[in-house]
Parts: sequence; C-alpha cells; structure tokens
Amino acid sequence: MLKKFLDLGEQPLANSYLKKSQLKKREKKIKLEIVFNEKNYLVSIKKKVSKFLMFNADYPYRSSQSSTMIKSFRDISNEIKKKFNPKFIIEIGSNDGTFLKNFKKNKIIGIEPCKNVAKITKKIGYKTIDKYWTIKLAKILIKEKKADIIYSANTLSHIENLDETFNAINIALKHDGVLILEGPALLPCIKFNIYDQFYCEHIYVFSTISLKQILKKYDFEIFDLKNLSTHGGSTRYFIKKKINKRIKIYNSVNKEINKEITFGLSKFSTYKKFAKNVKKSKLKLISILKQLKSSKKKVIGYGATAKSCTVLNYCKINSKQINYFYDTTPNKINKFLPGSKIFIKKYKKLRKKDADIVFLGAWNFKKEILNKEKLFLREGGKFLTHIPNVKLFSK
Ligand code: JHZ
Repeated sequence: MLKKFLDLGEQPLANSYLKKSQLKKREKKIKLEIVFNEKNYLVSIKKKVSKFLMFNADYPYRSSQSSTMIKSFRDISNEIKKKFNPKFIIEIGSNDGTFLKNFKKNKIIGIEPCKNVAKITKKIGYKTIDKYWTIKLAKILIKEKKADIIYSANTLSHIENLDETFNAINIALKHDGVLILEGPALLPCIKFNIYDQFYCEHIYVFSTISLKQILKKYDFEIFDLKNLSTHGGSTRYFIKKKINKRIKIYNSVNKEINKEITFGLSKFSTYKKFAKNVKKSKLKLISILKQLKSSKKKVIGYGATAKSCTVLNYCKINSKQINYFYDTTPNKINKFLPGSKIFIKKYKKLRKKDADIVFLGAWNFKKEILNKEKLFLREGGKFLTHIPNVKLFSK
C-alpha cells in the first residue's frame, strides 16, 4: 500500500525554465506528494508526469557544469577499465557525454532521448541513440553485440516504467555482464532533510532495501555498492545477473542494508518525522529571508538547480526575496526559474558589491563553489543554505 508522508504543494516542471515571452502563460503544475510503499519500501512521487513533457529537445541540464561531476565520472570510468576491462559499454542517459568521453569511441554508445543533448555527443563522434531506453531498442542493439557493462547515473530514478527498463537491460547485458547504477540515495535524503531531491523528474529515490526487492523480480542482484558524496549523497550499485555465480556478493551490501534498517527506512514513522522537519525548515527559510529583506540585504541565488524549483515553490519564494540567480548553463541563462519566475543571469564571479547574501541553490556543490568564491567571502559576503539546516555561513 502507498502511504503519503509529504506534500510539497503545487509545483511546476522543474527543468522547464521560462523564456520572457512565456512569463504570462499558465505553467503546467502538479501536486507534488511523496509516498512510501510499505511492501517494497520504495519512495516515489504520487503524480507522475509524462516523459515526453520532461525529457525532450528542450532539456537544459548538462552534467559537465561542475568539476566535481567531471571528476566523479572520470574516477568510475578508470575503475571500470581496471576492474572489468570491458569491450563494449552502453550508457543509459548519457547527457552531454561527461562519462562517455572517458572511453574510446568504438567501445561505448550513449542512449539519450533529449535530442538537443544527444546532438552534443554525436557531434564529437560518439555513437548516441536519441531514443528512450526500451525493450525494442535493446533488441535492435543486440543484433550487433551485447554489453559487458551497462552504466547509468542519475537516470533510473527518472524512468517510470521499471519493468520495461530492467527487461531491456536483461536483453542487452551479457550473462556475465555488470550493471552499474548510481543516483541520489534515500538515506542521506531523509537524514539530512534533503527534501528538494523530490521533483517531477525524480519519480523514485531509491534505497538499497527497495532496489534489492525490485531487482529480484528481474533476476538481478546487487553484489557491491559504494556511497558517494555527489548530489548530496548518492549510491553506486554494482549489479549482476543471478545466474552469474562467478561474482561474489560483498559485505558492503548487507552492511548498507543493516544501516538503512537501523536508521528506519523500512518504517513509515521515519518518513512522518522527516515531513515534520521539512515543514520546520520551510518556516525557518521564510523567516530568515524576511529578516534579510527588512534589513535591506541584497540576496541572490547561485545554481538554478532543478532542486531549487522545489524549494522556491514550496516556500513561495520569488524575486522579492531573491533578486536573481547566477548559473553557468547556457540553456538556463536569460531565462526564469519555473513557478518563482526568478531571473537567471550568466554566472559572474561573486563580489560583495553585487550581493550581501548568496542562496546556494546548488548546495550539493558547496565545496566547489566556496573554493571558487573565496574573494566574496574575504570581502564579507555570506552564503545561505537550507541543507541540512537553514543557516547563514561564511566559511
Ligand atoms: P545540479 C539535475 O538536477 C537534474 P539539479 C536531474 N534530474 C538530476 O537528477 C541531477 O541533475 C543529476 C550550476 N552551477 O547538478 C549548474 C553553477 O552555476 O545540482 C547547474 O545548473 N556554478 C537530471 O539541477 C546547477 O548549478 C557552479 O560552480 O538539481 C547544478 O545542478 C556549479 C558547480 C554549478 O542538478
């Protein structure tokens, strides 16, 4: 049974940045409610949005916009080469090729349904299929060859139809092949009050206990995992077909399962408690922004993330509280954040003369950003974050 624990209100589509000409038009909105499945422990959003509305030729997100992600993809690529020495890799959700580029062009193909993004990797010579990942596509691919590795980062949580996804993976992966999945993890999400990880694109936020149950249905099993700091806390799962008895199951799997159960991820009461903390966080953020406004401080935002969409709309923050956002992504610049309609300016190095306080929309890149903006801090500027707690800080 699905049990609702959090209501994040009416929300626009997170990556649907608005052009000036669209400001007066009515935006598509959904009721963003988060539910817990008591049977398989899966946490998901209740109302799903059609993939065609979210992942199309206007998709703005580019994974290459942070050095943290470039390094993370380089590290896993080196690990894959060393551990598995694959002849052929399929990447599901290849975005702008931040992972693909670490491999020789004849060893890897990308699957990327957003045609504008797929064009980027096609242009630099990587075979990229601009279609959704389906059984039909997997059957076409295996006419040439099956994959030794199927890799997918920050994508599985975006695909509603898990049956289609895993059945297609089963077809395209060799019987001794390895499936590597990574994405935001539920444990840090609940522990650190990361409620902005929920938005239309994140249909699911997986835990090990939920993924294990889901995989069983398709005869897959997790044999190893690694927790990562990316995106505020992610898990990278190494998965094999059950028929493959050559690979042993590492202790890391049971260790993580025990950690999740001890924390309470299998109990509904944990999620109810989380929802209470989310409400408290909202009130505090609204109150700090109100105080800043009354003391005439200029507040701007940094990183017009999909996550920001959830926070801004849930807390009803608009350009009265945050003047504008800085972002480096070409497709977001000179547009407006959905719902809140806050303007996005081309990133410029932060200076105190431009802002007193900077709201960290991309809080998950705090380390990288603070490193870049030392001058602003030296000049007396401050950052405002809402994760894990709402606070102003200067180091
Ligand atoms: P970032 C997206 O979420 C959407 P978002 C998606 N659904 C998903 O799952 C994750 O990515 C993986 C900017 N920036 O990565 C770039 C700067 O301007 O947290 C990005 O617009 N300067 C697919 O949008 C944004 O911040 C910087 O120095 O929540 C970061 O977005 C840095 C480091 C980033 O993902």
